Amino acid sequence: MLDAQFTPQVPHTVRLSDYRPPDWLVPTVALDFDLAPGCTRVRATLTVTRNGAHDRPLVLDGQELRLLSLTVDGVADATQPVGEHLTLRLAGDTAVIETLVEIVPSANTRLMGLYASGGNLCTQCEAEGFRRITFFPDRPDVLSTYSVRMKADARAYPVLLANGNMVARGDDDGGDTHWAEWTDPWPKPCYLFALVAGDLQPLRDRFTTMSGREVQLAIWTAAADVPRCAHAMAALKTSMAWDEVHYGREYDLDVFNIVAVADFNFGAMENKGLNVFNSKYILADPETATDADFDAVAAVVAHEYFHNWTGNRITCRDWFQLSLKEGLTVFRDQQFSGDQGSRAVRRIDDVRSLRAVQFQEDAGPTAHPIRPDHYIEIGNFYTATVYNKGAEVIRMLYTLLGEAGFRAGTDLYFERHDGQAVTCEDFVRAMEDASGRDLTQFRRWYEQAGTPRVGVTLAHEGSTATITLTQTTPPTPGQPIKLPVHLPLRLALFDRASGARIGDERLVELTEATTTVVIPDVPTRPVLSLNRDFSAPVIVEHACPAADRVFLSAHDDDPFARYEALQQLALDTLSAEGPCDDLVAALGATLGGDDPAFIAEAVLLPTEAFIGDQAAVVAVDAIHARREAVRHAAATAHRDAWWAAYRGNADAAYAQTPEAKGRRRLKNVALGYLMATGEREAEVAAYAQFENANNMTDRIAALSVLANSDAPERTAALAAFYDRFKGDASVIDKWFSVQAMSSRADTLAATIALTRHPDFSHNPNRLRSLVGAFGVNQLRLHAADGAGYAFLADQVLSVDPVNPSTAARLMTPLGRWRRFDEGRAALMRAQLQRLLKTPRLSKDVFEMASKSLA
Ligand code: 0A1
Ligand code: ZN
Repeated sequence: MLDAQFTPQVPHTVRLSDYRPPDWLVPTVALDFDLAPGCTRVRATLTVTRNGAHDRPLVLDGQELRLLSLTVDGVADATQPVGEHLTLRLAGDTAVIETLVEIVPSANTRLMGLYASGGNLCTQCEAEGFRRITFFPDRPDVLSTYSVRMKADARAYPVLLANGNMVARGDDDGGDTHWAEWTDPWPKPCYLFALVAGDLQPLRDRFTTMSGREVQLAIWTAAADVPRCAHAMAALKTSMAWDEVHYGREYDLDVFNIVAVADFNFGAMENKGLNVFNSKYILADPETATDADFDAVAAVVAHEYFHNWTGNRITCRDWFQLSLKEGLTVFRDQQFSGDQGSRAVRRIDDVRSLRAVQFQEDAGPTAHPIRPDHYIEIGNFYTATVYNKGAEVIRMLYTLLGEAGFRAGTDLYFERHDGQAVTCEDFVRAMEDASGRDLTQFRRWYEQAGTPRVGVTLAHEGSTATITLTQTTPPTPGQPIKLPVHLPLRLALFDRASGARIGDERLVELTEATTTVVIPDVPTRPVLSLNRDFSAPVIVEHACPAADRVFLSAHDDDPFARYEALQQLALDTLSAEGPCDDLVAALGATLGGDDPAFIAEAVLLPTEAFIGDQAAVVAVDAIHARREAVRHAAATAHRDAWWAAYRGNADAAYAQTPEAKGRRRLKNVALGYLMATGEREAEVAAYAQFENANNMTDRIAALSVLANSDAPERTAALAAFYDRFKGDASVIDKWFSVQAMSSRADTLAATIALTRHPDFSHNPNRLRSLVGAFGVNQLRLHAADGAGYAFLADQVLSVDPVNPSTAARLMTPLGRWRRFDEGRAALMRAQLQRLLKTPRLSKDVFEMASKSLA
């Protein structure tokens, strides 16, 4: 499939099976930075010690560093780096290595290492960015204590921050330059190193820990943004208290600093005592942030804070263990978020995104286990599988062990491994030892990729119900044969006549390919509710009559299961032609409920992408047409109820409470349905809402339905929104997104035109807002002529030389060619081949493209 003539040199594959402990340890590191954007000098003093009896050299990683001088035990050394390594043969068992290197932060467009963002200097070292700052054994199992000195222009960079505590500061050159010294008492891997120099102002607060330690908190941003940090600060304090109550974990430094930067590849970074955030996950006020943005800020603040124990105090032995910290920390942030509002709505949200992103990944060419066993570029493995499926695996442990058993397991894990770099196996063993449960088979979740399918049949004879459950996992690349996994399924039976549950919910543990559950004393054929609260990350295949789904959507006492019944009914209805009366009626019944937040989630139809995921071949246009037709039917059938939901929740005063957010959500979901009636009145209401909104949730919801329509106000609304918010990057991101996500026929043309807009740039948030958003627009990306694919590949090629990690993420949709008809598949493959033939392609994009074609 690859054209041999153009096949680039294949980059090196790193394998878990090749893991060896480090040959040399680095107990202490002293760094001295002379900071300036055009040229920064870094002097690093490393004490190194031989790890065990061997005669191997000390190999230091270094990338894009200019080595100015090197001494070993104070003696000048002429050794030069070869490729990306500096190899030193040392005679004794200890040595002091001092290097002086020069780096250019202003030219660092990859945003890995030390780089410039919005006039400030900041670092990002996970996973392998520290080697772009100084020569070092850049691997997470080398733990060191750091002392950092930095010096910079006092006017341009009045604030100098690093990990830990500031121990000294002063002026030089009559006050033109200044310096600060920071030390971090906790040994850490170099990926947790951070420094920031900038013109920043703090929002300050304090937190007293459970043992009475007073912690100074600060969130640093540009002065104008300080008031927009209040929500993040509140979330930080809530998280600190929550981790004490729920996991017994206390903060361990006197200061906790957070810095918000505009240019950042991911969401945020848990550097010890100095978290660096994508400003999108810090800044929030009602005018510019939606309710979803507020929730995301709190979740990410919590996530990074929780890493202080799950990631920092106990870190990963190697990058294959990434889910050790990420799966566990996502699970913890999900629990935290569930405790802040409606637990059911949070669960629905988490499952929706798992299915949208992780299930697709598991079904595609880059499917990998939550603990991968090989990679070319580790940056490609910060995936929904490692994070979100990883969290589901932890959640299954929680379900299997129960709250107390799980807590005993985490207590033991913290006690046993504090200060160490460990493996997923160490975590599972702690769970096993604390609970006494045998998790041998459970470990397969760490090794096997792919989403298990659970087939279900229900038989009823006399007064016995028999449920037969079979599990299979489809083959994934490199893993043709799968073994049964240990999975917990919550299930319950309901009495059709009374609507009541029959007996208690059961927790059934599947370990074999087939499991039979026999339930006595069931006088009439019951209705089966399965995988309640989504207890296992599987696809349930249950050919269940529509009437049972309708029943469960009304009567199930597990809210997730109620939501799920309606979703499955919708999927069945949308995946076939024919009448949609059952679904329309069930939507109407759900709309009559009394919890706005729940109703709003439950009545949303599955996305076109999710409908496509259910079919062997995604029928792009037919899915769109069918979904629009059903939406129209549901909109017109319940027209009055939608208007009631819209008007009845429209005048709610603005508040950031779960109740107010639920009402806004329902109102805006109703607006979507009202637009689907095609009534002019709906367009008028949308435009009025757009103009009069006192918050971003309402304004962007209205803009988004207008952007998706032919309403005469559409152009004016888009223009007014831009004028109102120009200069506010995170809001302008939304403006790009609503246009790229529109189902209108001119969306590709509009998206291409937007790449020429003066505000379009290679900033990762901006790229995601336009190109990333277009990439998930199933209807328009998959235009039959292939123009959407060509656009995506053009963008990947334009971004790759600048920021390969972001480029590699943008191309994911092209890898799904096997799911489409032959014509589209050929066009997608052609773009992947075009990428692969490009000279000087990054290893990030190479890995994604080559795996996608394999
Ligand atoms: N550990 C961070 C994720 C992260 C990874 C890489 C980054 O830069 C390339 C940045 C952040 C987290 O889980 O939040
Ligand atoms: Zn994380």
